[in-house]
Order: sequence, then structure tokens, then C-alpha cells
Amino acid sequence: TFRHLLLGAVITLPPLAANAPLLAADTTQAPHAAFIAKEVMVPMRDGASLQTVIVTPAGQTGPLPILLTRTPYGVPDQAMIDQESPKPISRELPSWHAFQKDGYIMVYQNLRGRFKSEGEFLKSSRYDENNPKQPNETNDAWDTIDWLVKNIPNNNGRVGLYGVSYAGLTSGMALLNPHPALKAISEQASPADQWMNDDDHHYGALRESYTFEYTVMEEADRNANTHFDFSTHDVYDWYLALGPLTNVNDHYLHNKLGYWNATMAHPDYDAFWKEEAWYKKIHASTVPNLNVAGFWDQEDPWGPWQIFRAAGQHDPDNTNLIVAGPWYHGGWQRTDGDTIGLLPMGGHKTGAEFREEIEAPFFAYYLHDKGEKPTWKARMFETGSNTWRSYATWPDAHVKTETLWFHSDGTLSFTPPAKAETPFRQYISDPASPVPYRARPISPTYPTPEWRTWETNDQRFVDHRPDVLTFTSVPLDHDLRIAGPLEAHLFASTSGQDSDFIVKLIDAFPEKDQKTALTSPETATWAESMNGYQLPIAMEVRRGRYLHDFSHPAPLTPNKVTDWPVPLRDHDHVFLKGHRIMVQIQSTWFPLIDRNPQTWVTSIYQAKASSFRPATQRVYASPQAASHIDLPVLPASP
Ligand code: PG9
Repeated sequence: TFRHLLLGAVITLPPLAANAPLLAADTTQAPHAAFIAKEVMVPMRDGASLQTVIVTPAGQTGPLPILLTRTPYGVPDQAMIDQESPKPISRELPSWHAFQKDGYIMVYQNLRGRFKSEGEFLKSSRYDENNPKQPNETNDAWDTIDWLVKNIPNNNGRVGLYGVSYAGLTSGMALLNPHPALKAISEQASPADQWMNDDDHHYGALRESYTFEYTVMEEADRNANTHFDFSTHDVYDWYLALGPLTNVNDHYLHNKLGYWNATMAHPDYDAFWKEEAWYKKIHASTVPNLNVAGFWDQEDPWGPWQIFRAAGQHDPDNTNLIVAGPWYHGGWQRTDGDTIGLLPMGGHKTGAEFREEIEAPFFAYYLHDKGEKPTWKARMFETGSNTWRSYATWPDAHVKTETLWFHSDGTLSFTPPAKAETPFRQYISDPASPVPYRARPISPTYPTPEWRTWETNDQRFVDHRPDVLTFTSVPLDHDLRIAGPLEAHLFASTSGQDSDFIVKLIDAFPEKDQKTALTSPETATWAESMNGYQLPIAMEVRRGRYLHDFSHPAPLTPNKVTDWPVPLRDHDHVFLKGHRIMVQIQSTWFPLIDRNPQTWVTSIYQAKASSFRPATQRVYASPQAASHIDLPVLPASP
């Protein structure tokens, strides 16, 4: 089998997180309703049929709307369904329960090329409106909806489409040519442009560990979610020993996985990646859409904001909405959301509140004519104050930009830097000893739980490394509320001809923080405390070769001070009085981001080991070269 071709290096395990199987027998609680599940093959326009499960409430009396999810990660086949019978089949995700109060016919489908669905797996968000025969997720959604409304007895002619991540992408892509029966969508954590951000790259810097491991997971075996079997407990060691990226194919994949090959063949933002940027084809709100984003989403934190902004170009009926909260990838579906990592949410169950008070009413309004149309544009669970906020516009009209300036003595303040004797701070970045992106040992991406919450990890694990700069403010004398998009501007140089800068904006908790210290210190370990915690609020990487043109990379001039913008996405957070604002700067983030050789090569993916060299990095804080972060500040909460 193909798995053996990978030098016996791959094992199969049940998947977790956003890519978990969609249905599971509900053995944990007494059935509050019984369902009848049936597997069918739904024909697409090119002749391929897709494996689909229809779950209908037993004893359904009147017509019901259909809620559809389209996934690459597996739905149960008829044999599994029969085995579970007569137990009810229940949706594994908690939102199933919120939806059932209103009543839906739930439909789950495997994408083409996955499990029993025919055709080739696309792993693509291409859509050519001039080629109606093209196999793509927009056309497959259209054909599926058309078949469902014509073939499922007792449906009310209205379809909703929703899902997280890949299933968010397949929901969002239906916006490009919606079937007339499609009345509501909830795109949740959908990627929008896999070169610019989200799963596979951030502004052209490769998400090395994610892209490699995900490609193996989805492409090694069409009938399984496959996990690469690392030979080390700490994958940091494995990726370090791997060396240049050419070794992935030379030693492990042997050119067998199409998406990895395509990624290696297209390092720059060329026609291949531009065609994948499907959200750019959206110019108006075509179908009511509830976009959902997590502030600590470790996979697709960027896409929902782009889809929301694209559809917001023309939205006279306020049908294009966004919800964001303190969630890891899919956390709003999988947990109650009373904490993320160690961070408590002030008694709120943010996930349950989202599902019951926002998501279910949204679909009930558009598919059942129940309740009220949402009057807000954006709903955010603001962290720090731990409060749900409704906004009529995003960002709010009262937002004012305040600039946080870096100082060469390692401080941060709202006062611009004065002339200093040494107007910069510097470090040596060595690709042979890269900064880990989370505390070692680093587990594989899937299926371990650590991956989900790493973006909330305490950054003290790298504080004081000689290749990490830390800038810190004095304790705040008032609450500082930020709500909107942030951007850092470094003025920086490298002694190399290419390099990366990573910016982390951090909320540094006080050493003795009564509010958020754990309530039962007798049972907590020393590490399980928010005292002195360095909580990342925003983190991002920017690669030097693409500073001026994403499509045509160019070498940097060694030691020349360069304006280095680093977008830090949208956030809604209060830095509380007594907390300090902190910024960390580093040039490696491994193995999350592939290493930059720091010498000039035409493609980093073809670089030889000898091209990777240390470089001296400088971050400036002078009146002429004043590194800073622009913060969207709102008047303090009432
Ligand atoms: N982040 C995953 C993914 C989505 C779309 C494309 C590729 C990967 C996921 O969780 O589904």
C-alpha cells in the first residue's frame, strides 16, 4: 500500500479536533430524540457520486429544513450505522443539541475523493465561473443541495450549510454560486488564501510542520486520516535533523503527495496560489452568512475576517455577520469555552453561549422563520473584561489608533523614542539553533491536544533567550481596550540577504494576580497559575524576501534599515490596569515556520544546507526609525 511506500513511517490513528469523524454513537446520555440515519450516494454533474448520510428525527411530523456539512474527514457508512442501530446516531459536536430544539434534517457528506466518495480529492479552493463542468467545491455543494431538496421527503425546501475549517471552506465556497434553496451559511474558520495566511503559509513563510503533517494526513490514504509516525518524541529534533526541505521528498514522500509537490513547486505568490484565493471573488453578501473566528485559532485565524470583509463590500440587508471569541480552532463547537488553556472566562461558557444564543437562533431565523433577525454586525467575546459585545460596525466607529513605541532600553510606551546613543537592540539568529514555537518536547500536530491551545502558552519559556528581544511597558494605570485590526511596523535590518521577523504582542499579568490566579491553589501545580503569565494576544511572522512584492521576491541589502510591516489581525481584548504590555521579537519560530537561510537563494524550498547561515538582526528605536505597533483603542468599558 501507499503507506508502506513511505518507508513504513506512517501509522493510522483516529483523528481528533476539527478533523474528527462527524458522527459518533451517542452512548453518553439517554436519547432525547431518536434519529434514523441512512447512507446514500449523491450524483455530481461529472458523474462522480458522493457518500452522504442523512439523519432524520424519528417521528418527524411536519416539513423540516436541511442542515448540511461537507467534510474530508469521514462520515459513517451504512455498516457503521447498522452496527449502532437501534441506538440513536447523534452528532458528535455539541451544536447538534442546540439545533435539535428547532428540528432539522442533518446531512453529512464526504468530499470527492475521500472515503467512499468517488472522484479525486481536490485539496483546492479553485472555482472557475466560466467552466460549469469544473469539479470544485462550489459546484459539488450546488449539485448536492439540488439533489437533497428534490429527494429527501418532507423537507421544507430550505437548506443551511455550516462547518468548521475544511467544512467551513466548503460552506463558504457555496457563496460563489449559491443554489436558490440555500438560505443560510455559517462559515467557521475557513481558510481564504493558503499562501497569504492560515494553514499552510503566513505571508509566504511556510508553516512547515503543519503543511507536511496535514498533507500526509489527507493524501496518504483516501480511506483514512493518516498520521506520520515520527521517530522522535520531540518533533523539534526530527525537523532539525531533517535539514533542508528537499529532504522531505528525498527521504520520506518520494514525490508521491501532490499537494506537497505543488507547494514545493510554487514558493512565490504566483498564478497557482492566486487561483486558490477564492474569497477574492466575493464582492457582496449573496446568502446570509455567520462568519466565525477564534482569537487563538492555531490553523485558520485569518480567513473568516477576509471573507467577512469581502462580502461586506455590499451588504444592504445586514446579512453578513461575524462572531469571534477566545477559542482555539473549532473550540466554539467542541468545548463549553469556560477557559482556554489556563485562562478563565469570568464564569462564561463562551462556546455553549455561542451555540445556543447566536448560532442556533441564526439558523432558526433563516430556515424556520423563528425569532428576530440579528441587528448587530459583529459579536465578540472580549477577553480581559470577559464580556460579550455587540458592534453595529466592525471596527466600532469610536476606535482611535494609539501608537505603542519601542525604546532601545527595552521599554515600550505611548511616547515616541528620543535620540539614543545606541538606537537599536540586536541579536544573532542562527538557523542551526532556532527558537521553538512552543515549549519542548513538541508533539506532532495531530492527534495530540497540546497543538490546540499552544497559542495561549506562557511565553516565559523563551523570555531572556539571547535570540529573543523583549520590550515591556510599565504597569498600566488604566484598562486599555483594543478592538479592531492591529499592525506592527518594525524598522529592522539583517546582516543577511533575507530573513524573518516574528512579532508577539503579549499581555503580561502581574506577579500576584488575585483575579485570575487559580481558585484552588492547594490542588494546582506551580505552573498552573496566571501569576506573571505572558499571554500572547497576537503573533505573526513576515518574511523579508516578500516585503516589496509577494510574487517577485528580492534580496535585502545587508544591514540596511527597512520598514517591516507585520499585520497582527483583528482582536478584542482589554489589558487590565496593573498588567504590562510586552512585545517579543525573534527571527525563527520552529518547526512551525520553516527556517530562512538568511542568504539569497531563488527558492528556499530548494536551498542546500550550506546556504543556511547565522545573521545579526537589529530592531531600531530612534526618531527616524521608530519601531511601533498601532493599536485600535476604544474608550474603556463602562
Ligand atoms: N485546518 C484544516 C484545513 C482546512 C482547509 C484546508 C486544509 C486544512 C482543518 O482543520 O480542516
